[in-house]
Amino acid sequence: MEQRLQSILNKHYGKNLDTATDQQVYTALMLYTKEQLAAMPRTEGKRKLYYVSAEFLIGKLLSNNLINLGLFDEAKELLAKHGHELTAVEEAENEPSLGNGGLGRLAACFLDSIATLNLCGDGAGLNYHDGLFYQKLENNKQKEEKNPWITPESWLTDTGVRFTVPFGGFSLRSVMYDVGVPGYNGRRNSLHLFDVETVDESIIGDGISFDKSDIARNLTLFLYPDDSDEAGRLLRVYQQYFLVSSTAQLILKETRERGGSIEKLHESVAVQINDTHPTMIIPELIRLLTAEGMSMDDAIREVSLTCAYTNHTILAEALEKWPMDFMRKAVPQLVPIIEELDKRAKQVSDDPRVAILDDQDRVYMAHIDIHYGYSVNGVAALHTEILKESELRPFYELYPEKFNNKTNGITFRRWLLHCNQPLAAFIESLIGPGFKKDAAELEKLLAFQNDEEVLHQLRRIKTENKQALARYLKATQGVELNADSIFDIQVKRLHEYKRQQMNALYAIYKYLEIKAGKLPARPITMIFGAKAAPAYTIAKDIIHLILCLSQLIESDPQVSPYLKVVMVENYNVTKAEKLIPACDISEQISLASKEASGTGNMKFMLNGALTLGTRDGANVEIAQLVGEENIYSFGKSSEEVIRLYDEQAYSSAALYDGDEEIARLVDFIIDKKMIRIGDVESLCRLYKEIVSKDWFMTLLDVKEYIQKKEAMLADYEDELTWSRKTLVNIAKAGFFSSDRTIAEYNRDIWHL
Ligand code: BZD
Repeated sequence: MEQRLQSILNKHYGKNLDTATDQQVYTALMLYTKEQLAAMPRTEGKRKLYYVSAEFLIGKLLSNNLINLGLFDEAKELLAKHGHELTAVEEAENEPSLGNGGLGRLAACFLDSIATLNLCGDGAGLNYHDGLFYQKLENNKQKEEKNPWITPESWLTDTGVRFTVPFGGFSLRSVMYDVGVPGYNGRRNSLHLFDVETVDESIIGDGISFDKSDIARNLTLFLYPDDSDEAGRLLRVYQQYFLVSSTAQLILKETRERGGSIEKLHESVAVQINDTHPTMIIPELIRLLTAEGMSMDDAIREVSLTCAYTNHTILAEALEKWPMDFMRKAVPQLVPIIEELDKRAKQVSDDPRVAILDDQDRVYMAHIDIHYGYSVNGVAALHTEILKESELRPFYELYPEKFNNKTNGITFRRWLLHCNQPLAAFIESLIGPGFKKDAAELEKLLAFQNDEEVLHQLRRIKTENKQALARYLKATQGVELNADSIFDIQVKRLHEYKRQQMNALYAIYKYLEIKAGKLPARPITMIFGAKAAPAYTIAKDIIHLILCLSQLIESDPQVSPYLKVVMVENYNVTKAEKLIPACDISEQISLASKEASGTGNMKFMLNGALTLGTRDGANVEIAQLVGEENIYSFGKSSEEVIRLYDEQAYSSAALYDGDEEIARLVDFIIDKKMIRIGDVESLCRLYKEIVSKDWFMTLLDVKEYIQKKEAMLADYEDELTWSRKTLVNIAKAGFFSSDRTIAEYNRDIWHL
């Protein structure tokens, strides 16, 4: 390694390891790692998986690739010998923001596990040049800026592979870049990222604005650009088709090269469709197969045996329905195929709820997946049950054999071995290194439940991680944190169903308590990290509320020694890696039935935080694993919530009018102290929303939530009991390894 790094540095910069900057050392180490990765053997298999996704939130790659290659310690020592710290060198890497949140990060964890389990499977996605926007916090508001990440030397390799993607009236050349995906096992796969040859970053104006109609130049500029207008939505259709047409062409090309038969495509290929964004791969594959001479019947049968679909949400607004007019304009060649698929579906059932085309000429993308895929899976046990029993019930009645659950998971390489090295080393000292390959071995930790020295050490490690986070936030955002306070963290995309607003109401509660002289036993640090979709007004109002509260509390000397509210700017994977190991209380407070799974909840428990959560998504499975005494559950059940929706029986106004305590908290949003700091329009809008609509039932659970959090804060003071609970959480986290999830996908769906 040393020799090769010296030679790269010399060639590129005329420098050596002692004289090079951290940035130069980063580039050299990245290039070296890329070479090592390319030299790994590829996975092999008769059937090959294509995991097709509009998002791969891969995060920085250097350390994780070094870990998977078994080179991390060597690199760290070598750099240290020459006066460089690996953590400082890593700072030079840009994080590609190729995803919004859980769905994109899940795809990245899956790639890691697929390679680690030696399964033959590649990812296929888009190479967004500016990714998701960069979030700036200014004047207590979110401002969106572009977020470029590609540098002249990067993890991307131009494969030389090109396809032509036909659109209505024009066609585009697609360029295939590859990012190597090393398993923790000696073999590798690839992530294919397609790009347009003609993309032009110079068309970006102020912030993230650009000409949405200039498809050839804008197609891969941004991930899900603001789709509040028609041009934005149409652009999404162009993006989606570009992804799936490139992928479908790659699949046929590789199948032939591997000696497989196109007529028996499903014997050589499995396609996993990650939510509905890549759904058009179904009609596109049918189009390509019929163009090869296959009959429509045969093509539909083969494609249906090849494609499987994962659902990630029951929220109606997230279920894609595209106007057929968009299809006619962007992808006219798919229109007759979609009509044929619709006709055949109507022969299977005349129930309008399962139709592909509705009476307003809209295409229900999920319905294509369910009729013409061989597997439909939800992402946590509760979510899958809700799909079967309510959201997709008519489909379940038609095709019960297609439905299955695959509870999400996370890769422990990134979310423990990399992000929490002190904890990983301590675990290894207790139970040996076996857990690194087999996460179930973490259960061996249970033997230490009553070992006081171990329990004290767990808290010491947590405190050190809190100190490290404090240093990081001081350096990057100028924020001072007290590492002796309790760290309560909610980080995830901003959405009303995730109920950051309920957490903000807790901050108001605590502020008022402290003002009234009721001081907490220990200071509390409430940390938020969340991006709001640019066109999601109420979500931005919630960010504004949090930032105003932060300012109000900070500037009040009576309160600030006991309470702090921090919003981390531009929350992303890199920041998650620093926040999660430092967390005491993991906030997982979505309205029951609405969070399909959650994956942050798993990362936090693995890193020794305790969950404060509703009985939603995978929280339910966490509770089953750790036992009710090791989790803080609260709130109305999913059955109760679904009943309230069905009967339209929820009224936030009634709760507000009937409960002085609730009214006091909500009223504070528009208290004159707040109005002095914030934007009246924004605060009033949010206030009105909560009082008169509250679509995600904040006021239903807020009181029980406050009580539970108070109980938790009290429990924290009993160090041994708290630490024992964290130990049980870590020990039971093995189930949430994405290696387990992927083994199940392979066993039940892919059969690679
Ligand atoms: O997928 C998330 C769910 O909300 C989580 O509960 C779940 O754990 C993860 C992984 O299964 N869904 C998303 O992240 N969805 C999106 O980001 C998204 C993006 C574009 C359009 C619609 C949804």
